[in-house]
Amino acid sequence: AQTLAEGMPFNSTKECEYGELALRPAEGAHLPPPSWPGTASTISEITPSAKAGAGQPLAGASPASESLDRARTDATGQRLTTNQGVPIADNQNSLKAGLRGPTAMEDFILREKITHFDHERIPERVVHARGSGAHGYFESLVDLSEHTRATPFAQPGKITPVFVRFSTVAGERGSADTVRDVRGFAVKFYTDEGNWDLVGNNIPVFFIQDAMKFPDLIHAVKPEPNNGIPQAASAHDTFWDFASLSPEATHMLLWHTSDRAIPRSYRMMQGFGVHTFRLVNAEGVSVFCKFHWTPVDGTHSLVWDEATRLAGADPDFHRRDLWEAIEAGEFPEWELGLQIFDEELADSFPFDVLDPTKLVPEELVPLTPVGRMVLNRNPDNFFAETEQVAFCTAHVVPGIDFSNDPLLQGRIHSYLDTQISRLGGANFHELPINAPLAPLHNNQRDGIHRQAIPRGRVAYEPNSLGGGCPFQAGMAGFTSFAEHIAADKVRGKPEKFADHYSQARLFWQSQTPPEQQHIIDAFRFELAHVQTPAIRQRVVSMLVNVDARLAAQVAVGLGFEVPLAMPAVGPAPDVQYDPSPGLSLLSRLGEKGIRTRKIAILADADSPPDKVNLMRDTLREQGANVKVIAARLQVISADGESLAVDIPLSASPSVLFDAVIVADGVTIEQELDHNGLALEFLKLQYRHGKPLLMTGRAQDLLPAAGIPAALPDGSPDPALFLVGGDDPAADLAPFIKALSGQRVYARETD
Ligand code: HDD
Repeated sequence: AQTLAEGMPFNSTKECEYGELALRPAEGAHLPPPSWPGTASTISEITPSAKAGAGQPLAGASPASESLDRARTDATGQRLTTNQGVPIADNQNSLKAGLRGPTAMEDFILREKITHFDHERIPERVVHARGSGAHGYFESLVDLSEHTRATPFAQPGKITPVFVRFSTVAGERGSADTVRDVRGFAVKFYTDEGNWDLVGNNIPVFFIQDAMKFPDLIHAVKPEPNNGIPQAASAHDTFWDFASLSPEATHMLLWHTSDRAIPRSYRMMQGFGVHTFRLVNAEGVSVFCKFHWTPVDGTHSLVWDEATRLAGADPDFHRRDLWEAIEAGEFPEWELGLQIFDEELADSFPFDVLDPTKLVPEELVPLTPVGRMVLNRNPDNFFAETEQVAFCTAHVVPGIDFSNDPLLQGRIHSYLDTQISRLGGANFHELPINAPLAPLHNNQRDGIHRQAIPRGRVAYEPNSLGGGCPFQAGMAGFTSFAEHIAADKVRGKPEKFADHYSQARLFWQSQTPPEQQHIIDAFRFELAHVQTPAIRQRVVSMLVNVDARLAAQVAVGLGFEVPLAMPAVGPAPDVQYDPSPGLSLLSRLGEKGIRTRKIAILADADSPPDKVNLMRDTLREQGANVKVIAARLQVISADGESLAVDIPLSASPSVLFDAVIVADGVTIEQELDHNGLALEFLKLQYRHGKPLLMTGRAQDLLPAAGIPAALPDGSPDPALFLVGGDDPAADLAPFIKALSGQRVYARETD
């Protein structure tokens, strides 16, 4: 038994760190105390780390995540080792020649640890660097074998495991979630016949028509190369320079400036495969198809002022939201709908279905619901799963095939290629998150970090020495659709690709007035950050071709006359579409009411604990995420009941909440009112169109916060509720209804 020398710092788990004791650590000194649950108390009881599935119960397990058990490790109850499995006695001190001497070169434990650390970063994705993922499953609702032999659609009720990653495009790995950007929506289906990756976005069209221009687009939107500014933003000269010289981008630019580019949550946005794909059935017959994911939570967006504030208040806003919803068992869900059409119908459209800047209006081809996707498990390890997952548009399975969309064709090359440098070699398919559940056998061999140990002397085909195995699957394998092609080899585009404005106009005309105003505001914001006047003018000259009012409003905001329309690049059909209401975000409320919505209850020392508790509990019963907020952390007590404040006002800005209730007792005279943050909180809730429920004396706060009782046009505000506070259940009903709906955009005035 050793004792600490007088006056030494004491830490019972680190007592060997100091002085003479460091030379001879006591037996077991670095083991956790025996009282820890599941912990061995002597060295002889310790077993080597189990590789599979030791430890935590699987919350919301899905078949795919179970298969990852083979790779999951759990250190509970295990001793610390090197990468070679050698037990480590002392993880605090390097090996030195004497307590004050130099470190020994032979300290392989130190060197291994530091070397691994030095190499623990991998390159971030060249685009879509910032993202969040989750496991789940796809359930087919139909038997779609008439159109495709893809196994996920083989029969109603068929379950296919998935891993999904949502992302922003332009920002770096540590950038904020709520910036104005397209969101990636990539789904990996682990099907019976190999992995199928549907690598889509939350916007159904794209900026460019040919993969040839993708590096230019991305170089233009990324931070400018001389000064590395701005991060995760399109509001700068190089982006709009490129965009204004690419009229094909016009349609996408309207989506990009719309509220689609600032979603409220990953759970509340649509997903699209963007391109036209092919479905191929067992007889080799093919139809065209577009993939649409529609969220059961409805489509909801932030407002721009809120999005920019959120980037500071919680840069992980979307990541946290997805994580928390899944942890709470509020599993995000989407319906998969297909637009299926044949070549003859496609030829009759006024646009080309191979053009990724065009969508197929649902009025032309309605959606057929074919299945649902549920995300029910968070990853165990962000790096191993979300960072190392590799999506590739080239990953298709029998029954799914490509169209000749020139953007898609280029993507087929890019994804496999980029993973090789990002994940360090050609064997990234062996990483657990990327490995198919379907059996994998071929003659591809070796390469950096090979995991599999293929047996036998045969690594070629045909062979007789291996009994001809692995053998070709013939018609049971993937067969490309036998499309007849007789054409000249050319660099160019079909004529219909030259219509850059008709669908931009369709989108514009399908928006509600507040959505149109947001597009105008976003163009003004973006172009106000452009320093070169000619670029601003060029963008507006594109908009003239879309809609006169849009162009005029943007020009007024930027202080110049509406320029002449940008000349057309060539003869192109100018199509008049009927508005398509489904293109408005406000058309999809969702079915989940206030579930997962975040509600703040502002309270004060005078607030009645019984009533506040009742309101909080009622809202929580309906699935809302409620936080009681006051000027400081405290327990409010009265009449034998108490109410614990969850978080102080200074740590919970307004933008983190979808709605606010101000409890009775929060009065003009009270502390909360003297706290400018409280008034700011209310003001922002109001400006961002959110429901406010002011109970009892709290109503007096409204004038102090500058909140008018009626809307600017004099009509009653549909989400501002002034109530007595004596009957919480009755008070809450209209508030809950308002929160289940869309925001009050009529409050937005200059
Ligand atoms: Fe891409 C990543 C979606 C055009 C090249 N893309 C990437 C991701 C998504 C998309 C969601 C992130 C996947 C993940 O979470 O890991 N990309 C799209 C969509 C496009 C599109 C919907 C147009 C319809 N992309 C596109 C083109 C090219 C690329 C035209 C190149 C020719 N995309 C890539 C890439 C990335 C990528 C360089 C970067 C990281 C990665 O692949 O894994 O290969």
